[in-house]
Amino acid sequence: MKKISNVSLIEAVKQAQSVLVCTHIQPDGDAIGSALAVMHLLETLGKRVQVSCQDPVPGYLRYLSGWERVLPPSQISGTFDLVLSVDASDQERLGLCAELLKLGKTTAQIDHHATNTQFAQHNEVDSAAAATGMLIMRLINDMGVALSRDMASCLYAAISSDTGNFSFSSVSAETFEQMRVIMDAGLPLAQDARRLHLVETLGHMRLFGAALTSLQLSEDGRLAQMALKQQDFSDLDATREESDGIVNHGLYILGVEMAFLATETPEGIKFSLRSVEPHKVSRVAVKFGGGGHDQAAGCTVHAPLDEALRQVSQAMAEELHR
Ligand SMILES: [Mn+2]
Repeated sequence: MKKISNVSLIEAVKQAQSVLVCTHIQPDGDAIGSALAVMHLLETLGKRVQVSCQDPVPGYLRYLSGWERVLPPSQISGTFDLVLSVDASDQERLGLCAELLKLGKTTAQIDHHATNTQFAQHNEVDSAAAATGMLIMRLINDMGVALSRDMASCLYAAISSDTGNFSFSSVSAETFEQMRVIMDAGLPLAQDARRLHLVETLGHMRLFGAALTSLQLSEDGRLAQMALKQQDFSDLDATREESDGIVNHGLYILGVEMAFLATETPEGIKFSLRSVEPHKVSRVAVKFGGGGHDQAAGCTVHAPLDEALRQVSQAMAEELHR
């Protein structure tokens, strides 16, 4: 297993008696799994820990030990020896938690996004790591702490989420070295995998149906697009959160190389973009003021649905033919 490259971060963690851990808006498995794994680590070391995220823990992660300890920023006060951000590439991504950085005598962050802005005093950023959870695993290892079953479940959620259940090109031999340690710590794999990757809410399944009904292929079947209208959410009694993951199904169609899902919201049309290599949807997202990873990115377009679909579809086609 690799080591944490910034030793000053380990020192900062060791010295802190009180730590506030925060993570990014609209948190995913890597965000919550990493934040909770680090919470369990710090509590094992006898530190006082609080965890904060602007947005609530999504339902599919509410099996992780300590998920109810994730509080909105409004419920955090006082000062902390250390404020530690995980899985956020920049302060903006922290949303309202960005303000909480001021509560720390020291700030640190652990992240794996190539676009990271090194916004803390102690930065541990490795864009080669498949998940922030892998960097947390290195930290636990470097600090000589035995992995608990709770930490194991949280880290599995983090790493498995960000690697598409160990199927992305970002997976390395180290990913499996870490998984061996996680299994040794007693990970209930079948149980956690079912919760994380198979079980969906009824609302999600209904939205999936609506999205598939809207499916259109273009560019000789290489580009797939789906759209969900605000009306779909009310008709199907489903929430925005329940549309997570639907976009990926566009790429599961034989011959499709790029896919997107447009979601009509009061704040504009939100686009989730996906591609297979060598196409980079990150380039498309950036054109519309968004961002993300090369093969999974997002952006918001402030235009009527039809116009937004036309603009993004054109930009996706341009990337496809680059
Ligand atoms: Mn991540």
